[in-house]
Amino acid sequence: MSPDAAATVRPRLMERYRRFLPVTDATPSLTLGEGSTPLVPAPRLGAAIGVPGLHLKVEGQNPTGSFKDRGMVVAVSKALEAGARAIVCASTGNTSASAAAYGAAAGLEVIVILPRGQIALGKLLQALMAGARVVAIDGNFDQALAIVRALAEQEDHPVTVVNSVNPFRLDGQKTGAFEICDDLGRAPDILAIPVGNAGNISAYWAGFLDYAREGLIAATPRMWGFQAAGAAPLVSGRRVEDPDTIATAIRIGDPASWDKAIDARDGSGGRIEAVTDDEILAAYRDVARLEGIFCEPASAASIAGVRKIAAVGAVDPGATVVAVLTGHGMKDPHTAEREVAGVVDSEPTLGAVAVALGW
Ligand code: AN7
Repeated sequence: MSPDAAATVRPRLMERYRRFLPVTDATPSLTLGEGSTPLVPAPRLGAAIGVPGLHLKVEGQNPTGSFKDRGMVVAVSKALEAGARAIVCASTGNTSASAAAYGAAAGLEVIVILPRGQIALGKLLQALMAGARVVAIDGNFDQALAIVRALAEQEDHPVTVVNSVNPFRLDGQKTGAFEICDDLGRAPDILAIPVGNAGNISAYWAGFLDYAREGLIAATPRMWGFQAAGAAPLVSGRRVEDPDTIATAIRIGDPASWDKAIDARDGSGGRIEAVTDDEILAAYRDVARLEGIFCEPASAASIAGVRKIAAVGAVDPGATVVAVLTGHGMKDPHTAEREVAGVVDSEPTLGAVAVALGW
């Protein structure tokens, strides 16, 4: 297939939504094939949780397996355009995997600051395989982000920060909202999304507002954000000094986009609530078993949240609900391993296999 034909099948994100993005003729056309991810109806999971109109936005199908690629392709392209040589980020894992990949493709030096021992194995290996220099601190994400901001002030080592405090990241992440509206032919009634540093909920809301302003949708969705109970500053209204959750991607106590997330909640008539690790893990198993979609634990917070609200009768059965599954399950093999029964061993005979199957 020619490159042009490939672009027709899977359009480049920065071309598809160019008029909503800070793309100029001087912006390099970088791509790893990000965006245009599937919006999948989820009738079996929907029936199980009492939400027949449930759909899943499968962001694990992005090139590095998470939604971060939407914003990273824009942030790295703009960094290249500005003449940057190096990029830096703090991360709970997915931002670093994405920065490392796009940085490699762009020929940039990539520096990553991580909370030690709190990064899912797949994400860490993605960053290292792509050649990023990874520094693990004996601290949490919030401390890593503070260090990154300070590193960017060091004049003898010019680096561009590609965390979501870089506005180009949120610009790119708006495209998830555009795609959902384009696929449904309207906005959903409810958009459910996990919340960590709060960039994505802010970006989706900005995207829906862009589409409403242009008359492309008649109404905007209610934004439902979900944090892990051990890392829920937007629910309590107070910074969490020592955030903790099995969903390491959203183990964040002081979200950078705090105010924007509150605006998304209040401007949309939405809510931001907490779900426990047990609720997250139940949703993580159920979305795999009932719909065949293996997402990472943080992503399942969106399903856990919708289930919890539906259980108290607060979801209209006629509502179209889109839950964003932000990252791929294969990134975090250790959590998956703890959730499954494992294989059944057998001698290599029909009889032994039949016994193993209980036939
Ligand atoms: C799978 O990679 O913050 O609320 O440093 O990886 O926009 O932060 C990841 C966050 C949800 C939360 N789901 O999004 C990072 C990082 C997954 C994630 C979130 C993250 P934001």
